[in-house]
Amino acid sequence: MQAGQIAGSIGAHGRWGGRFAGLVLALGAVLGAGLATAPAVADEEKVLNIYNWSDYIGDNTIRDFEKETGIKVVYDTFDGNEALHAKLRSGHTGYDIVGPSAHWAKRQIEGHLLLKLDKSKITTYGNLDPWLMGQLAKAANDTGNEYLVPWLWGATTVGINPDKVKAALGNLPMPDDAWDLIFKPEYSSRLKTCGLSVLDTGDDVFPAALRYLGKNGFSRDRADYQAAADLLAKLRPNVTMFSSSSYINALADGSICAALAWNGDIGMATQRAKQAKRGVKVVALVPKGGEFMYFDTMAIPVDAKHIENAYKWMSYIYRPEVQAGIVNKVVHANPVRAADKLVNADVRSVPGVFLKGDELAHLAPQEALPDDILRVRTRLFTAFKSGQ
Ligand code: N2P
Repeated sequence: MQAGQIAGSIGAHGRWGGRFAGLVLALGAVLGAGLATAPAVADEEKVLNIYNWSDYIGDNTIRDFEKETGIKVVYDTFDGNEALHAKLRSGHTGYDIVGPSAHWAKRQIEGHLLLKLDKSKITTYGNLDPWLMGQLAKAANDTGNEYLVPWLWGATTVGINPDKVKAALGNLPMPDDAWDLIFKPEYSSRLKTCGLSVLDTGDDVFPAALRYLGKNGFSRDRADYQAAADLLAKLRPNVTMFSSSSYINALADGSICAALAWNGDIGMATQRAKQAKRGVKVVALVPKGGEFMYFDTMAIPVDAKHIENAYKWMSYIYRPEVQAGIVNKVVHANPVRAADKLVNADVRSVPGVFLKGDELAHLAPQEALPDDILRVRTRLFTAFKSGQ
């Protein structure tokens, strides 16, 4: 809040009426004018605190930014929207940039937890893919893209080690729809023998189960959640690990053979396995039954202390060469089309990640849920995990 706004809000309050409010408003105007002309930017401490998803940045992204700007980046990570949301809700996160998925950011915008962006300060804003900006606006109800800019995006799917899966299935043929591997016990019970991981969040697992049952993945009907929980109860004995991050290496080193997971993370496992040269293969499948897309973003918390540095980071991130550095490492779909030709050919050809044409038609966006339904889903997900 700026000085003028503070004075405005105090002045609007009944008991601050009359001459005193006038004085405060005048003071606000003076301070406001001061803020507008003072070189506040130059005075900002050379620090930037970022809270982003794990396994989501290039090898040199931070180091190069620090070298160029002299700004020290403190980079913390999470692997679920729930953790970030709880922090934002309790306030004083200490972060200048956070990375909510768009459908969670919708609730954070509604809760006044995020700052309206001054896009004129993001010098590379023009590099952003208009299709993706439209998807972000829809998923977060952020008309005009006022609060969010994109990080990376992808879809929730099934990743497999084809050799191990074939061996585990034996005489059972690969199913037509990859989701059968997860939701049909005759498949999941065999995959258990070579290791089956499931994302550690109801935000991805329930929509997949609901959609498999032919229901809206983001249904508002409690009965639908019970039906999905019944389906998941049959999967539970065959899950060997719940993970939203360590499954990447587990796929890459062959210690699991299948995962309900994020396609870009699976793509990263594909690359890590290739680089390790131990003959492990990993593939992100594109299920016929469709996938839910996630759109991860950058946003500035309302109480951020280093806002100018945040804009510098955003401006830097959307340079094509910086984007390519990120994508080459984390194998995710990205928001800057001019970076495509800079991404290594072997990364661009990782299967199941950089979806196009027909494949896009089977994708649906994740959605925000009202609190009561979210509570039902969270309770049922906890019960699923504990096997009750
Ligand atoms: C992070 C993968 C994407 C997170 N490693 C899903 N929002």
